[in-house]
Amino acid sequence: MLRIKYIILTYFISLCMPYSVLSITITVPTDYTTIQGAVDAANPGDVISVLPGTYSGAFLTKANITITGFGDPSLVIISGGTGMAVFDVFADHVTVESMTITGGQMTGVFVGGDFAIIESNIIIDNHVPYECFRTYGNGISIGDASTVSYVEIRNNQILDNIGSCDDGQTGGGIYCKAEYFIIEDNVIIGNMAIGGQGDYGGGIYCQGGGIISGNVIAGNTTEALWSYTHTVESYGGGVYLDNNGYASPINFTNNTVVGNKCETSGGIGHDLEAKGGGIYCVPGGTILLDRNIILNNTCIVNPFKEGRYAISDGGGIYSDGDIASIYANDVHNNSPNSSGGSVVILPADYNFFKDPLLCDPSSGNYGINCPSPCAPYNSPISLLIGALNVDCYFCGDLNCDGAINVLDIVYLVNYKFKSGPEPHCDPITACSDVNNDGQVNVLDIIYLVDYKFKGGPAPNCP
Ligand SMILES: [Ca+2]
Ligand SMILES: [Ca+2]
Repeated sequence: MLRIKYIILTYFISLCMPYSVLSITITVPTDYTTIQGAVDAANPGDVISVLPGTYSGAFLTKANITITGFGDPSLVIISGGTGMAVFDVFADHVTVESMTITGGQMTGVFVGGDFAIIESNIIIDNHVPYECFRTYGNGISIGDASTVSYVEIRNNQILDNIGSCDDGQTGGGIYCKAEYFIIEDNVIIGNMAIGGQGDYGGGIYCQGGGIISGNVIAGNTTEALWSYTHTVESYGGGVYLDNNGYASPINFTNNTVVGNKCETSGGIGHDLEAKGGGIYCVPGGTILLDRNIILNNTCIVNPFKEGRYAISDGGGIYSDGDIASIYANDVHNNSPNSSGGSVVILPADYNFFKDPLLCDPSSGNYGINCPSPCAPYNSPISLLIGALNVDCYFCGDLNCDGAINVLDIVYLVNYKFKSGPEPHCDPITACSDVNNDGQVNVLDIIYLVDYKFKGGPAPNCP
C-alpha cells in the first residue's frame, strides 16, 4: 500500500514538474566560463548558477531556464555585454534572479518572451547614450514591439537607470507592456527619462493590466527638453499608467510614491506640459489607486516662449479621465496641488492629507514612524497605507502619538500592572526600555516620571 502511494505521489510530482527529472544545474564559471556558454549548453528546465564574480550578459533564447546568482545579489555582477541589453530574454518561462545587472547600453533586462520572472536583483546604472532613438525601459523593458501575456517583477532594487534620448524617453526604471503584470515589492529610486519631444514614466511606465503593489517609487524624474514638432510633454515623474483597451484593471495598491518630479525645461516655439509628478493616468480602462502614500512629488514648467501655453498640473496625481477608485491614500505636500492633482480625492473615501512621517528617506529608510497616520492602528481603515510598515520609533512614546508625556507613563503602568496592551514598538524595548537596562519594568516608569516632572535625563532606549 505504501509503495502504491509512493508511485502515485511520484507520478503527480512529475506532472507538476515536467522538467525535474532531466534538469541539471550548470555552474558558471566552473562548468562554463561565460554565462552565454552555459546558456548555449542548457536544456529546458536547467538552472544556471553563477558563482560570485563579474561577468558579461547573455542572450537567453531557450525556454524554461533559470539563471540565478548566489543569494546576495551584490556578489554576482553582470556588467554590459555585447547586446544593447545586459540580458536579452527572448524565450518563454525564463527566470532571472539574485544578481547585480549594470552597464547596459540601453536596458538592464529586456524581455520579449512570456512568463518571465525578474526577481531579487539589483538593476543599476544602465544608461542610454544621449544620441539615440526613443527607447523603452532602461532598468527593465518588458514587451517593446509586442505585448507579452504575463510577467512578474518582484523584490528588485531598480536604481539610477537613465534614458536620455534626443527623441524622448519612455520608462526610466521599468517599461512594461503586458496583458497582465505583477510588479511587487520593488525599490525604484533615482531613475530618469530625459529628452526631447515627450518623456513618460520616470520610475515606471506601464501599459496593460495587473498589480503594482508594495513598491517604493522615489526620486524618479521625467524631463522634456524640447520638441520640433509638437507639445513638449513630461508625464508621470514617478509612474505612468495606461490601462486603455486591456481586459484586467490596474490595481495600484500599497505603494510609497515620494519625491518624484516631472519637468519641462524648454520649447522651441511649442507648448509645454508637465503632468503627474507622482502618477499620471491615461484616460480609459479601469485604474484603482488604493492605500498609497503620495508625498512631495512635483511638476515644473520652466520659462517658455511668448504666445505659447504652459501647464503644470497634478503634482501628486494627474488624469485626463476618471480613475475607478481613489481609496484610503495619504496625499501630502505635492506641488502643484498639495493634496492631489487633477483628480477628485475625497475624504469620504478615507483619503487624507497628513504627513506620513517616513522614517528617514535621506538614508534610504522609507518605512513609517510609529505615530504615522498610515500605520494600521492609526489609519482610517485599520490597514497599512503605503509600501512599508512601521520601522522606527520615538523612545518613550509608547502610545505612538508623537509626544512623550503622562499618557505614556499611564500606558506603561497599564501594560506592566493591569494587562494593558503592548507598546506598539517592535521589539518592545525599542520605545519602552527608557533607562536602557535591557528590561521593561517599574524602573522605566520611575525614569519617565523623573524625566517629565523632575528634570531627569531624557529617555535612552537601546
Ligand atoms: Ca506618547
Ligand atoms: Ca528598562
